[in-house]
Order: sequence, then structure tokens, then C-alpha cells
Amino acid sequence: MTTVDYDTLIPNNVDLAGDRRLRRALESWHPRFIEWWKDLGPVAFQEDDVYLRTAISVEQDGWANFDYVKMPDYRWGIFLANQVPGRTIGFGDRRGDPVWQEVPGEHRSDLRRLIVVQGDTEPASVEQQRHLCLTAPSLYDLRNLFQVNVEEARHLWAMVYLLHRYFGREGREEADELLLRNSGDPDKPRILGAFNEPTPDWLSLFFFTYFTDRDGKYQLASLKESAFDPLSRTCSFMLKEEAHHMFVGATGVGRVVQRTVELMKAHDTEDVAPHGGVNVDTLQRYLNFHYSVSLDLFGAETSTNAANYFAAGLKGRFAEDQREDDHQLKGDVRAVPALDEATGTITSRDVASLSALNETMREDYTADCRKGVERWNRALVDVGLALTLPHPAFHRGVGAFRDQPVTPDGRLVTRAEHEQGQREAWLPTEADKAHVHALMQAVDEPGRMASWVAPPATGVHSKPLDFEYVRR
Ligand code: BYC
Ligand code: FE
Ligand code: FE
Repeated sequence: MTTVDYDTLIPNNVDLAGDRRLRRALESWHPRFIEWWKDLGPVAFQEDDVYLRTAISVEQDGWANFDYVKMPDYRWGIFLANQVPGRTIGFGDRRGDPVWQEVPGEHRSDLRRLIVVQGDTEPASVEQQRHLCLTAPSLYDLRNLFQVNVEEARHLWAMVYLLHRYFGREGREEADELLLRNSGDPDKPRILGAFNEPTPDWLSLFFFTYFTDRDGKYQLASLKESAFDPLSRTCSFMLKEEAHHMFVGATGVGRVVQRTVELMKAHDTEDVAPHGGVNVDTLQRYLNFHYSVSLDLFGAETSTNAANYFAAGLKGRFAEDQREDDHQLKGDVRAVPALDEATGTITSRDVASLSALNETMREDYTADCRKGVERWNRALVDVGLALTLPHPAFHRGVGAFRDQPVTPDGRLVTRAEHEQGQREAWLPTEADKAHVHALMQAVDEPGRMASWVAPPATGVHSKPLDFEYVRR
């Protein structure tokens, strides 16, 4: 068990008090972080009381405290899950060796890169979502948005701690850069594609937290396997918070679906847009967009980076210890999807399993995504409709299918056909966006919901639904 120091500027269980240099480095980063939060965090409500959860411990029970807090006063802390005594490396060439408490010189730049990429996504998502507080469909949703935002900012702290503590001057410089790149900035964009896309409305937010935060779940889970123990312990604790972000997405989309079905039945029509709802075909197009850009986040089907990270013990697979193979994969082969240029068809080819680890993770992710879609479809059965995940080759910007004219059901078509489908049927149309935009009217009366979304099943932390989750 590790003790939590909650009295200092930066709550932590990493004994900052005992490391003066590190503490001072982080304390000098702190005001820049606050400045960033005020400049690029939520555009309003910064001085209002929000009913938030704050991490206070890493134990199973009672790890979080719920209370009103003004966001700039949120206690962003540094928490590592408890050290597992005698932990050994679970995969790769060094499987069975003791894990590392310091960074081995030969893996310094790879580990730094992984931590920087991870760290870059966290503040990026806060930036993407900064305008949404003006149009929340309820106070309950507004509070959930802020909860996700403060925790993503805490995830930034988690990565900045690792950079400051283990990577010297270079690490401190990278930590500064994490505040200087900004989502969608033409000169200094965020590193990964999906984190430069705008999140212009709440429907996008619900799909983003379902699909893109779920990439976070898979990436963090694979970094949790790392031989670099502080990274492993950091990610382990982050995953606890991540569950709520995906909950916001899964229940958010579910509530929109539920409302759509109610309106369809009440008005006996598939077109619920005139009645203040979102049509199922619009939902499908939003789903197509967010799923496909999230698939890109896993990288190319074959990657020597991924193979090297695995062999070196830096990044494992999802649930590595539950897999029944040798955890080294030397000489193993598997099929990955491929484009056969000669025949113009989607096929597969055999490659070394080690180089296909991005694809392995993407498949695990897809199976997980499908579960939520099936749950949403249970509500849609009543009206004879269903949502589906598009084919993985659809609308891709990374890997074998990059910029290829593939339909959502996985057919390679002509460029002209593709362009038309993309504009009119497969991705959110201008009309979809205009309608969704028009629905985005803030509702700030406790307990009331916007027209396009059903109420959640329960409130937050056993508070009633009409609790004043955000107090102006
Ligand atoms: N956009 O060899 P490849 C989260 C680059 S989300 C732009 O396949 P690799 C969160 C790639 O960098 C989780 N560029 O790449 C969610 C490489 O560049 P270089 C975030 C891309 O290394 C919601 C080149 O293309 N965490 O936490 O095998 C809210 C060749 O690609 C993209 C992580 O990602 C892209 N989408 O795999 C808040 C974990 N994809 O080297 C937070 C850490 C690839 O040729 N990151 N490229 O210059 C990684 O493990 C790996 O970097 C990746 C890429 C899986 C992302
Ligand atoms: Fe995160
Ligand atoms: Fe998240």
C-alpha cells in the first residue's frame, strides 16, 4: 500500500515531498498547466460549482471523493496503482525478467515516444470538447462532460510526471510541448489524426467517448503490460477513470437511440427530425465517422515499431496474461487484411504475428465496440432498424486502405461512386450536421432533458436526476 499525500499542491502517492527537484519541476509546470486549462479548457462555467469525482486513493474501495468543486481548483493528482511485489516481464524477449524501476538506456527514446503520444491525446480531447458546455442537453450531462475533461487533464499529469521523473531535460521539454501543440492547430497540431477533428456537438461527443476513449482503454491496457513498472502502474490507475468515459458514450448513444424510438412510435414515422429527434440513418453516419477515425488510431496493419515495442517488453497486447501462447510470438504468422491492387479486391495476407500487433489490437477493439452496438440495437428491434459497424476498410486514413474508395459494407467501388456515397449516405451530411446543430440548445433546469435524448437510468453517485449537478 502506498500513502497518499493530499496536503501539497499536487496530491500524489509518489512521495513528491521526498524529491525536492522533481517537486519543484512539477510545481513550475503547474501554473502553465492552469493557464492552458483556462485558455483551452471549457469555455464557460470555470467559476461555478461542479459536482465532481476526485481521485484520492488507489485502493479498491473509496478511491474517489464526490463533492462540489470549481474546475480550476480541481485537485489534479499523480497516482500510481500499488506496486506488485516480484512482478516480472510478461511478454517479449525478456519475458520472466524482473520489471524495470528505471528506464533502460536502450529503450529511452521508444518509451519517451510512447508516453508523449499517449500524453498528447489527453489535453487534445479537452481542447476538442471546450465549446460543448454551452449546449449541454442537461445539467447531468454537463457534469459528466466536466468529469471527463478534468480526468483527461489528470491523465496529462500522469504522463507529465513520468516525463519529468524519468526522462531528464528532454522529458521536461516534451512536457512543455504537450501544452504547446493544440488540437486542429494548422502549425502545431496534436500528434494523432482523430485528435485534430472537431467535436462540434453532443452527438459527436457521445460517439467520441464510445469509440475514441475506447482506443484509450486498449492502448492503456497494453501499456499497463509494460516492463517499465512506473508506466504500468500509472496506466493501471488511469483505466479506472477511463471506464466512466466509455460509460458516458455507451449510455449517451443509448439514450439518443431510446428517444428516437419513442418519437418514432409516438408519431408513427421514421422521420423524427421534425419532432426534435435524431433519425437512425443520421446516427449511422455519425457512427461510421467516429468508428473509422478511431480505427486509424491503432496504426498500420503491419508495424515494425509495434514489433520492436513488444519484443523489448515496452508495450504488450490487451489482456496479455490471459492469452494462451508463448507471449513471444517468434516465428508465428497471422493473416492481416490487405488490398490486392491487381484484382482491386480486399483480401488478406500472411505476415509475422509480431509485426501485426496493431491489427491484433484493432480486432480486439472491434469486438468490444460491437457489444455496445448490439445493446443499442436491442432498443431498435422494436422499430425494425439496426445500427452496424462499417467494414474496417471504410474511410481509412492510415494503413493498407488509406484513401481507398471502399463502401461501409466493404466493397471497392469507383472514385466517383465513392465520392457521392461519402457525401450523401455514409458520413454525416451537411443536412445532418445542420439538424444536429439546431438541436444543441442548452438545458439548465435540474432534471430536465433536451428533446433529442432520453433521461439516464440513474443520477450520479446515488444523487437524484434532478440534483443540481452544476451550480451557477
Ligand atoms: N495519426 O508504424 P505505424 C486516448 C504514424 S487514445 C497520425 O503503424 P505505430 C484518449 C506513426 O506515428 C490512446 N499519425 O505506427 C482517447 C508512425 O510515424 P513514424 C492514445 C499516425 O507506431 C480519448 C507512422 O504513422 N495512446 O488515450 O505502430 C480521449 C507509421 O505507423 C497515426 C496511444 O496511441 C494516426 N492515427 O502505431 C483522451 C498509445 N497512426 O514513426 C485520450 C501510444 C500512426 O513513421 N501510441 N501514425 O514517424 C502507440 O502505441 C503508437 O504510436 C500508435 C501508432 C499505436 C499510435
Ligand atoms: Fe485519458
Ligand atoms: Fe478518456
